[in-house]
Amino acid sequence: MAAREPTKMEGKGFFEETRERLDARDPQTIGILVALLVGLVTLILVFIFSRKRKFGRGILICGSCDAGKTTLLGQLLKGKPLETYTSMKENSGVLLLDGKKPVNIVDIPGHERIRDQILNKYSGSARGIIYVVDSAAVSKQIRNDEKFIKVLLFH
Ligand SMILES: Nc1nc2c(ncn2[C@@H]2O[C@H](COP(=O)(O)OP(=O)(O)OP(=O)(O)O)[C@@H](O)[C@H]2O)c(=O)[nH]1
Ligand SMILES: [Mg+2]
Repeated sequence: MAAREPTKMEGKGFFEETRERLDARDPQTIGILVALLVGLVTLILVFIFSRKRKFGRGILICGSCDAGKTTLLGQLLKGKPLETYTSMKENSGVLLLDGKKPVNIVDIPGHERIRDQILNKYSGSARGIIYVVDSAAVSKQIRNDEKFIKVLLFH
């Protein structure tokens, strides 16, 4: 039996063959490549939009000095307000919730000089923020609250 004549494209590498088909403007090859490209772009977009930001399990208690943050933390963790002093470092504890995963609750000191660095330490693991305002000192603290809330929003 006579050996079959190799076709023009046989014996060439895949990429070389594809390039030659593209040079020859083969509609089938162009169609397959466009479909592959569309599929790839769709996969990338689905990956980007479905990627959820991973939140930690931290709740940060923030607010100005003497707003009542440590008092609130004591109330949440121990069920009673604790005797407090101006916090110079964070206080934290694990809050157990019915039927939910426990959350790590952190009281960030209100002192302007230390709060930002402590905030940096915990912001990455934060799921939510409780901002405490002392209703008896709103007018006194309003500027500080405004500044701190801006820091939190743009953090
Ligand atoms: N009566 C009353 N006193 C409160 C309340 N919350 C806080 N205090 C008092 O206010 C003072 C300051 O409270 P803290 O909880 O220490 O304030 P903080 O926000 O932790 O302040 P820093 O640690 O300085 O940022 C304490 O003497 C508390 O007993 C409240 O709801 N009612
Ligand atoms: Mg405190």
